[in-house]
Amino acid sequence: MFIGVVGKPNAGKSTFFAGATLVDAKIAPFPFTTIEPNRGKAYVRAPCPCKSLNTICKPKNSLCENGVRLLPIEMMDVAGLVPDAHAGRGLGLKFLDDLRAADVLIQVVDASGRTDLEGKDCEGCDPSEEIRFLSREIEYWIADILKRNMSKIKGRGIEELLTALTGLKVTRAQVEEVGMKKGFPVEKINWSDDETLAFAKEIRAISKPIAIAANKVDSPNGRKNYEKLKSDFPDLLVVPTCAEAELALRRANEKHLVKYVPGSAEFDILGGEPKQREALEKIQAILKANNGTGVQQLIDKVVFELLNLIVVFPVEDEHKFSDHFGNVLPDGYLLKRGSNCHALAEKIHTDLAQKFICGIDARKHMRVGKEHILENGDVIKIVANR
Ligand SMILES: Nc1nc2c(ncn2[C@@H]2O[C@H](COP(=O)(O)OP(=O)(O)OP(=O)(O)O)[C@@H](O)[C@H]2O)c(=O)[nH]1
Ligand SMILES: [Mg+2]
Repeated sequence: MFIGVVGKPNAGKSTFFAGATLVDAKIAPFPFTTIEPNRGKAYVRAPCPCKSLNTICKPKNSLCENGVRLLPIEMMDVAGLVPDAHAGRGLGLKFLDDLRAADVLIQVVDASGRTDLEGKDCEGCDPSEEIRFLSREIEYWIADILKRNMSKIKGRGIEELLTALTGLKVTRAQVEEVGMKKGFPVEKINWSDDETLAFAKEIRAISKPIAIAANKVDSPNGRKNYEKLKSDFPDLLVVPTCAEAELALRRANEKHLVKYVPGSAEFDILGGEPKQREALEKIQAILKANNGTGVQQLIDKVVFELLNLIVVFPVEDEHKFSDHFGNVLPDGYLLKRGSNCHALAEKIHTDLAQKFICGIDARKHMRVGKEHILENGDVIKIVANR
């Protein structure tokens, strides 16, 4: 899983990223603070089966905190995008190539309305404009990749198209879907620039979905602008966030000034100078008004609602729920909802998939077949030929 953090300059992308990953990214109140991408590890939360199975887990590929499994997710924060970046404005589009492998994008929008589309100070700007221009620039970026490869695609078909889109996590099924639904001939391709852009638009929508962080919701017009974003874009996942509060709390938690669990709507103040306590009390009020900072909530919604993934826990011993070293519930795997037991085997190891015999649902102590559809939170043993 890989989430790309995008948006116009000065919207709070690096603050959001640093709040989610605790990587020390440069943050400043002016545009183009970030030039080189920042990379880090965020987490998505899911209930750990250790509670319902009444056991003590020993996670390997993830963490467990009080029965909440934290699964790592790669996150990247990039430079700001401006309107007409495809025509060379701002830093252009080239830097987006770092996001080729992203499964999904989080667009950080400045819901304070106090910075314009270039990240410069303004009053009463409409954050909906940010959403309108950004997806278009992403489409230009994909169209540019196709155009750079047009000599290899022209006159040819789906294979060459997929090769040109290598690394963009575009699947054959997605290309076929666009081809079929939208009537793009994906053989003997001879697209004009407009047709290439139209194809990029469709493939962007299914291969790089965008969720919105309505950030700086703590500012005077934050809430109002968030409501407007939601009503202007009813089909998008929009979550109000205060990235600044998330970052402050995650750092304060590290210093044991507070006890804060990302995603919660409250925290305990454990210490600090009077000034620090005062600042923390202000943050407490923001969390109360917004039901949390929204950062972790958005990541969870992106994974489980937008991408529609589930978590499955493979084990080798279905009685002890452990691997062969005795680690209980060692790993959690993210799979598309609707995946079957064989898809889990494939995800673990191609060898396991090839020699697949059956699965065992460790909760129900029940044998299941190749085609058995997995449920969120399943604990499964894969039985394979040696
Ligand atoms: N009030 C408020 N300010 C925020 C919030 N998040 C970020 N900021 C401020 O917004 C300014 C820009 O933050 P950055 O994280 O550097 O923004 P960016 O989008 O990465 O900017 P570039 O890298 O220049 O494109 C900084 O002054 C942050 O402190 C928030 O939730 N609330
Ligand atoms: Mg930045």
